[in-house]
Parts: sequence; C-alpha cells; structure tokens
Amino acid sequence: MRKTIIATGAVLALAAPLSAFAQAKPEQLVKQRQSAMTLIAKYFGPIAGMAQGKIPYNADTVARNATYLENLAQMPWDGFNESTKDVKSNALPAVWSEPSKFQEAANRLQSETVKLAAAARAKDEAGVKAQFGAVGKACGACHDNFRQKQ
Ligand code: ASC
Repeated sequence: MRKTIIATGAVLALAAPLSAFAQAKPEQLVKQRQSAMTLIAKYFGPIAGMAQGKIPYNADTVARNATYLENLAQMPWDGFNESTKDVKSNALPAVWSEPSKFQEAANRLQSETVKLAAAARAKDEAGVKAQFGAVGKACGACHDNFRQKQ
C-alpha cells in the first residue's frame, strides 16, 4: 500500500510538467513563440545598428541585449508543437515535414547567440562586430526555409 502511494507520487511528480505543457492551447503556443521572436528582433536590432556603425556603439547595451538574446533564442522552439500545425501563422509545413533540418536551424541560432553574448560580455567590440552577422544569418536562413515569405 505504502509502496503504491510512493510510486504513484513519483509518477505524478514526473508527469506534472508534461501535462501542464500538453494543456497549453495551440493558439497560445503560437502567440508565445511569436512573442519570443518579436523580442529577439527587438534586442537584435540595436546590436545590428551598432555593429554596422549606424548608431553609436555602447558596450553595456550590447552586453545586456546579447545576454537577453542567448536566452530568448531557446524559447520559440517548444511552441512549434504538432498541435499548432493547423493554426494560422507564417510557419511553413516544412517545420513539421523536415524536423531535423528545423532543429538544426534552431540550434544554429542558439549557438551563434551564445558566441555573440560571450564576446559582448567580454566587451570585445571587434568580436561582436565579427559575430553579429552570423546571428543575422541564422535568423535569415531559418526564415528562408521555414517562414512564409513576407
Ligand atoms: C532582424 C529581424 C529578422 C532578422 C533577419 C536577418 O532584425 O527582425 O527577421 O534580423 O532579417 O536576416
């Protein structure tokens, strides 16, 4: 009896995060993944402007924004749940028909933003200027293959 209770408790503890996740409505998941990408654009924009000399370089802003980016870059992907396939969005069917390619594109954004953030926090302006393009390319490559043309 006691064993059963303990075992049941352990199963529930493990299952709780998964079920909380499964209950998220598809429309909500789409809104959340779009929100993450909106914030990625918000914090990448000034870095791109500074790296290209369009606005004055501010190493503290770059370090803050790039740190946000490396965290934000992890957030959109669990929103591309199968349950969202038929929700209206700019996501192309290739997201679900080519999952390993999509995963690769998602991983690329994450690894490039980690590198950008490391250079930014080290106040390595030349490193940031060398790396920002790789981040932009990671955004663009995924959009080319997996987002409806804008
Ligand atoms: C941005 C933004 C994108 C990417 C992309 C880079 O700032 O909103 O979607 O950069 O244009 O290729």
